[in-house]
Amino acid sequence: METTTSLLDAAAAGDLVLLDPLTEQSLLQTLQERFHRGDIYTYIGNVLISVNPYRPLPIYTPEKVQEYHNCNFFAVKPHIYAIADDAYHSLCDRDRDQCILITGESGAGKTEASKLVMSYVAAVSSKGEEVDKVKEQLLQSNPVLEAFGNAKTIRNDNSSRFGKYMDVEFDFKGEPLGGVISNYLLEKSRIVRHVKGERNFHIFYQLLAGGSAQLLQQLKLRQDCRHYGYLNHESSALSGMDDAANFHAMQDAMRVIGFSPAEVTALLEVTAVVLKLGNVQLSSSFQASGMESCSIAEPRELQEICELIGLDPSVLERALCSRTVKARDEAVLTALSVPQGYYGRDALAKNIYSRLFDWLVNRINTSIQVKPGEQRKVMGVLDIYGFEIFQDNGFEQFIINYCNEKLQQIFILLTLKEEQEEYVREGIQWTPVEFFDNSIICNLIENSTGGILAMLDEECLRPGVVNEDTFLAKLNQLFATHKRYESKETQSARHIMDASLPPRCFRIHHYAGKVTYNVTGFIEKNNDLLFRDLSQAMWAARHTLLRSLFPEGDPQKASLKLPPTAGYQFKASVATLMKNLYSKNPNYIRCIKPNETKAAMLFTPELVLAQVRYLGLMENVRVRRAGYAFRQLYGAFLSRYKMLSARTWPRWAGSDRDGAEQVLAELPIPAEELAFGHTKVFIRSPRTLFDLERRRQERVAQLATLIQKMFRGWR
Ligand code: AD9
Ligand code: MG
Repeated sequence: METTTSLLDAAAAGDLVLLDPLTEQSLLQTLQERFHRGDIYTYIGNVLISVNPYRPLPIYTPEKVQEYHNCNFFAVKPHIYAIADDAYHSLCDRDRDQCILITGESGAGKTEASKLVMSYVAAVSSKGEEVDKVKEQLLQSNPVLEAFGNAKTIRNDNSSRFGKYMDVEFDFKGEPLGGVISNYLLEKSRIVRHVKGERNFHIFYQLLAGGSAQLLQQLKLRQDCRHYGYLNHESSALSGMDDAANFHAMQDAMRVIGFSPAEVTALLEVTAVVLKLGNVQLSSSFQASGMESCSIAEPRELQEICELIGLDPSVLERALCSRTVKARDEAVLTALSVPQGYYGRDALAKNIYSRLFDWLVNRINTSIQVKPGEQRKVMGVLDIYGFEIFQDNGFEQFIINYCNEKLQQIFILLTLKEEQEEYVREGIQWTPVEFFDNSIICNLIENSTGGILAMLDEECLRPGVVNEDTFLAKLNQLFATHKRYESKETQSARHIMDASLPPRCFRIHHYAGKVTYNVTGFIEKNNDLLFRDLSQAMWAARHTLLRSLFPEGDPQKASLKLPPTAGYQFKASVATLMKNLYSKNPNYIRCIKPNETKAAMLFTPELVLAQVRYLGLMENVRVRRAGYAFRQLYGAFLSRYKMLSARTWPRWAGSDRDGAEQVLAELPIPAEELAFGHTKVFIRSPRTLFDLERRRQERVAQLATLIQKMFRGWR
């Protein structure tokens, strides 16, 4: 019975720190109970767990904003607004830069959560014409980036296909001044290929559905999606998503951000070019020498593309059908086969689009950036892809999971280690908690001399025939005895028979589980090469925006140096991100997807359990429970609670620490609930804190009545 009561307490209070006993089962049960009651938010101390309700809930109203504005974190129901409020106030009052890390798998609710945080901060920060304009611009960056960076996938109708980190900057009064957006690894392969039941990026469907006849004519587009090879024919329209309305919203958003009409037109022209490239058909022909070559099958699409971008069609045709190869000091034009031609065409479409996306982010940043020199405080919001374990995992999953491994590392470092270190710093006795340190996996991937990414780069740069088999062989040799690495070869060397691990694959034991990666495509995707002839053709176009996307196409600047690989760039941007996050006070939102069918009110325990495991929630609770849920500097504590003791109220002449001890000594609080550190008082359970708060409120009310009476007496 004891178990049930305590469990109910945790469920009622909404903090898993109160769970007794702590098991995966009790944790799961609490989340499930709360979910069915409509309580999608639950805490572990100050970490927020959010379970996607898949239905509109009446908890994001202006009244709710008011309820959470300046609330006492522990005295109100768990809510994303409480986290946002806490972060915002720590930023304003304690002058500590904040970051909000939102993680979870696809469809778990990360993007919605990031928008809720942003809109909350916009609602509670001060108003005024100039500030409102900044807020609008920041909020309106969402529809623009979602149009170009989101797509329907099997898991989520509005899936972000890029990672996003946004620093919102505030002045000393807490008014938003502007911000900076960073984007990570857009899934550009979607431009040319996507699985059945998914779509390409929203913008294409939006443009065709919402663009006026005049606009479409200007862009040389036909309204029917089915005309375009890069668009999925079966499920172009999506229930519950109005592409035309979203197109207009996106255009309005661009106006608010400050895009000029000419910029919008240029952006849409380049978008149209990507779509039309997918319709450029090649046919096979033979040269006089008997060599196979390719040619443009039907010139109309190519001509229209060239009219849009101001380029002589013969230049593009040549770049699509042949390639300049440098042999010694001589440049030789070699014909491409049809598959090579299509490869080049698709690479061009992917490159144009991903560079256009980068341009878009930069353009938004130009509008929202804060003038240099202004003193500012920063709140960063990270909305990035969660861990991915699919049937088939390739380079993209490898990169995404690497990023998650780094985020887990930061989570461990900051939440768990910090927690322990604080007790040591404060001189408080406690039992250290064992936790899993994932640096061994991060190292396996990122070590600059012998990590998997470095090996991949080495293989990509090696002259001669490069292929994934030699890459895999190298890994097998290097990591033959690594505890976290496996492949068919290392298994057989260890006499392990495992039918689940196919050839051409390696498996990593991530903190979140084992993932098997197929190396096919690793080298090509890491190299991410675009034939120089194509970038030179793009640079030759008169279209200012398009040509600006291909600076390396300038023959004057042509260098033999290869551009950095995709893996290298990603590692560098992850390192920058980590550095940025380390410098801030972290706030966590862990999003959970309750079912695979996007159904409201359906909670599939096995599915949630897997996420509970790879979000490391048990470990998180364990540390919180072994430690103290609440802590405060003696001074702050005393000024809040000194009215609870006749000795400390209204004035206390001794030290803050003695004062705090005095207040607590007079209350019926068990000794094990409290600890007195060098600078802070620690309270073990939120329940004790609730009690303290309740007493304070009662006392405040008493004092108010007393003062009223005194006033009346004077009159
Ligand atoms: V992905 O990794 O970008 O594919 P996210 O970002 O984690 O994914 P997203 O925020 O897009 O998921 O949420 C998916 C859908 O769940 C939304 O489109 C909503 O329909 C639904 N959702 C998410 N959060 C809430 C919520 N707090 N209230 C109601 C929600 N519905
Ligand atoms: Mg998202």
